[in-house]
Amino acid sequence: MRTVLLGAPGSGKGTQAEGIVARYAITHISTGDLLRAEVAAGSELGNRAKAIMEAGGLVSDDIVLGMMEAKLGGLEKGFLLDGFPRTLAQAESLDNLLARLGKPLDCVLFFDVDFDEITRRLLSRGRADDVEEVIRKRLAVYEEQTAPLIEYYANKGVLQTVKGVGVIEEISAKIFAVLDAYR
Ligand code: B4P
Repeated sequence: MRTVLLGAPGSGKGTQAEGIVARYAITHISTGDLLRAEVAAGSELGNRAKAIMEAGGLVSDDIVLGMMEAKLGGLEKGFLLDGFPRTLAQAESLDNLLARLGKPLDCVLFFDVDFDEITRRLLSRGRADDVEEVIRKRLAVYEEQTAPLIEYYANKGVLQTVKGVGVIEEISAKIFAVLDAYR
C-alpha cells in the first residue's frame, strides 16, 4: 500500500501515522521527523532547515526532494508519507519518481480539520514551532502552498477525505475503514 497523509499542520498526521503503519506493516516516512533529526544532529542540512522551521516556513523543495529520493528508492514494501508532499513541485516530483519506479500512489488521505481546532491543539502541544505567531504563519503557508494539492489529487482520482475531529481512536477507525480497501 502506497499512501500519503495530507492535511494542515496539527491536523493529526503524525498522530494517526503510528496506528496506520502498525496495522498495514508499511514504512512510515515523516519529513518533519527527518528534518527535526537533522536539526538535532547539527548536520549541514539541519542547520539550513532550522531557522526556516522555527519561523513556520517550508524547507526548500531541493532539500526535501533529495532526502525523499534517497528514502523511497530503496523501498520494496508499501509506505506512508506523512508531511510530504507539501507543494505542487514536490507532488509532481513524487509522481515522476514513483512512475519511474513503477509504483504509483494508491491513495491520498486528506484530514479535514478547521483552523481554530488546529490552533488549540498546537498551542497545547508546545513544540518549538507551536507558538501563536508561528502557527499563524504555518497555516498561511499551508493555505497557499499545500491546500492546492487537495484538488490536484482529487483530479487524479486518488483523494479520500476523513473528518479529523473527535476522539483519536474514532478517527483511526474511520481511516482503517477507508484504507482496508487498498490492502
Ligand atoms: P510536521 O512535522 O509535518 O508537523 P505538523 O504538520 O505540525 O504536524 P501533524 O499534522 O503531524 O500533527 P500531529 O499529529 O503531530 O512539519 C513541521 C515543519 O517541518 C514544517 O512547518 C516545515 O517547516 C517542515 N517540513 C516538514 N515537511 C516538509 C516538506 N515536505 N517540505 C518543506 N518543509 C517541510 O498533531 C498535532 C497535535 O494535535 C499533537 O499534540 C496531537 O497530540 C494533537 N492531536 C492529534 N489528533 C488529535 C485529536 N483527534 N484530538 C485532539 N488532539 C489531537
